[in-house]
Amino acid sequence: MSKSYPEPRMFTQPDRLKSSYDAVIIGGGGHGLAAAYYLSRDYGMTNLAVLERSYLGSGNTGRNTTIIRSNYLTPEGVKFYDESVRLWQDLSQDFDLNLFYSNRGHFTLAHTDAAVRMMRWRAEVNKHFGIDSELVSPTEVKKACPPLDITCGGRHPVLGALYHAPGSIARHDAVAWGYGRGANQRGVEIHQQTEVLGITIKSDRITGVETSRGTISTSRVLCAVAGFTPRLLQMVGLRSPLSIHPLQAMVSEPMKPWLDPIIVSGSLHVYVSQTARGELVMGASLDPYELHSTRSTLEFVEGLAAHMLELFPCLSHVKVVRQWAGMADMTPDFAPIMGKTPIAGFYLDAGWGTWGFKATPVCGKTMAYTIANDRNHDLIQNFTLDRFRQYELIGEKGAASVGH
Ligand code: FAD
Ligand code: PYC
Repeated sequence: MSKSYPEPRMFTQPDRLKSSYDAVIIGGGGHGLAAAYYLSRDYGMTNLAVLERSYLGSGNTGRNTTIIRSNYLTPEGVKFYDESVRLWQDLSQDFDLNLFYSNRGHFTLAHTDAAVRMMRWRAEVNKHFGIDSELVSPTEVKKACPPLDITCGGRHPVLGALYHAPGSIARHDAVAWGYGRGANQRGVEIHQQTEVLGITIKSDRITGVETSRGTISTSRVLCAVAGFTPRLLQMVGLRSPLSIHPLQAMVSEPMKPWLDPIIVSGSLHVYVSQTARGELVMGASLDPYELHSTRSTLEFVEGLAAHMLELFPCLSHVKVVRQWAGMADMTPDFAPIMGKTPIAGFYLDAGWGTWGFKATPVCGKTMAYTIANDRNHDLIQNFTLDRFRQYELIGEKGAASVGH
């Protein structure tokens, strides 16, 4: 008698690829999987394959510092990220999977008069669009986070901060699993260890993809590969202004809960939050040179630890236990590249640099709409690749938490 085993906890692993799918999604990160989820759930498109060269969430989705917020600078950005924050609220319920979504409040510290002006500007734009952000005094910062030394050792005193009440964190890899499982339950195939090596095009239309496990014919391809985007664009003969920089992060040993809000300091190149497990998750600025690599460096740990101690001298005996890096696909204007491209059936979700985790739900929703209708969703109209040709950039640099 053959043994029966329980259903897989997350998703099934098909033995082989089919010869044809209605659409192929390249990249098993949060964005690709979210698009598969909404395509299957909202548009009944289930003859889909998600192709992932490694394991699900192995890219930036599983490497980020999980900060979720909508306190952006441009009207396009604020509306887009606000919709994402709204979608995050129901995800654990939708997936029946605990994403550890935790609303903490988010402080962006200002250490100079110029930074205070920028925080006031962002607060006003945010309020205009109904987003809960305000400029607060150093006393308010100290009240919300007593261990923080607001004099920063006397060298860069905090002069004020942008406080954004909706700021949150979540368990990043569970987001990939939740979207993947939801899509798979509706019939979407997920193929890990399957690398796309080529994309075939006839008369400027997508006809198929070549993979490390065989060839597939399809008329629609979504490219959601973050730091690998330039390689995929080369396969279809498109150019973009993306440059790839490593972004590193590290975590401390676990501690009892003591840090409630998320603290960001652009001037000190620090962002930090405490996870449900008690670890501090910390990051700094981008590595200052282009590099297609996820190596990590001692220089990063030393620099970040020094700045962390300026903010939190009480941490001098706390150990760092892990560090890693991701490959950030940076655009010149710090806004994403989304939507249709000059190649019919080739859709792009890229340019997520250091800011795309929070956008995972809204990217999935808007890309699913765009693919199903072959028409850009209203929320992404201004994010297309074409904006660089038209010189219609969306200056979002002032709202990036990460120094560059
Ligand atoms: P990924 O998760 O990178 O997925 C792309 C996938 O494509 C990968 O799994 C890769 O293996 C696969 N792939 C590539 N090439 C191929 C191929 N040829 N064939 C098949 N598969 C392929 N954003 C925030 O909003 N908040 C933060 O706090 C934040 N912190 C960050 C901290 C760090 C250290 C880093 C690196 C990034 C951070 N980000 C943050 C940015 C965020 O992580 C990314 O923008 C987001 O995760 C991108 O998701 P994705 O699904 O597009 O890409
Ligand atoms: O976009 O909020 C953000 C962020 C924080 C750290 C990296 N990205």
